[in-house]
Amino acid sequence: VHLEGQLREALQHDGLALHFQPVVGVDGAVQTAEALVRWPHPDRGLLPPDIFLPVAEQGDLLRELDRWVLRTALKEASTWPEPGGKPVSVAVNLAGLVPGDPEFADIVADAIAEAGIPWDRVVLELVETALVDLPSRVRQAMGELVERGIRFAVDDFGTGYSSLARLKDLPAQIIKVDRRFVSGVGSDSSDFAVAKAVVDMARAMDRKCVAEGVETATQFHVLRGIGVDTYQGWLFSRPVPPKEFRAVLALGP
Ligand code: G
Ligand code: G
Ligand code: MN
Ligand code: NA
Repeated sequence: VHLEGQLREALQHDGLALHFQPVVGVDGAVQTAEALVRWPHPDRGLLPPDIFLPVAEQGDLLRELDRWVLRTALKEASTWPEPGGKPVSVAVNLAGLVPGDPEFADIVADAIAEAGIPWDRVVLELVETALVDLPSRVRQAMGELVERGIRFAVDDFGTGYSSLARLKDLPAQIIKVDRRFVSGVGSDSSDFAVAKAVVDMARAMDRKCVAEGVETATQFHVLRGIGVDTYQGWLFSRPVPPKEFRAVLALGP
């Protein structure tokens, strides 16, 4: 209850922080950065989301937290340098603010307008369960956002219950292959098979594929061989504070 009150307070006073982790192409150029929330707690140091997202959920603060992250991440991204003249997109995780929310499209549009960022530089990451069995009204609202340039990404793909065949029903342009499969891709034949099946399927259905949690050169090489489009993980960069991320971009490609 104490932590919950403090979190409520932090949300009201910009007391949270965002780190950014690059997502790079085969050539190593940064294409996107994922915003990852942290809480610089006065007594407990920099708290990771695993500690306070459950608190936010319990306190019914997750939607408010997502709104804060969305607005803050888009504003930050609107100031990023463009390495080699190529603008970098920003990816935001949504858990409490979901497409079924009656205000979803308005909240997203307002955050974009407030930041003054082009629509095609915004990626919204949702887990599979938030993207299945959506009423047609919701799918249509998502379609309108996509028409304006937004991309949706399925986060942690492969950890949900749904089969590969259901990929075609998911309203998402990007598939993020969960790091559970990435970690064993060079050593475990079933992880390799899953990763390859997901990437093949994604390509057949005209989706882009991101590999998450790439930690070793071996994983990178194997994934590149399979045809993964973009890569995210400690091999390239940890999530870093905004200033540091900006400095990386300023160095150029
Ligand atoms: O950031 P980490 O590096 O520790 O993230 C742990 C988990 O917290 C991941 O599942 C990630 O999707 C989630 N997460 C990180 N940042 C955000 C955020 O801004 N909003 C939401 N809803 N989840 C986040
Ligand atoms: O669930 P989601 O994919 O949004 O969260 C990303 C999580 O993965 C964050 O906790 C982030 O810090 C973590 N992460 C990013 N890169 C790596 C990596 O290379 N290895 C591991 N183990 N975790 C990573
Ligand atoms: Mn994510
Ligand atoms: Na993920």
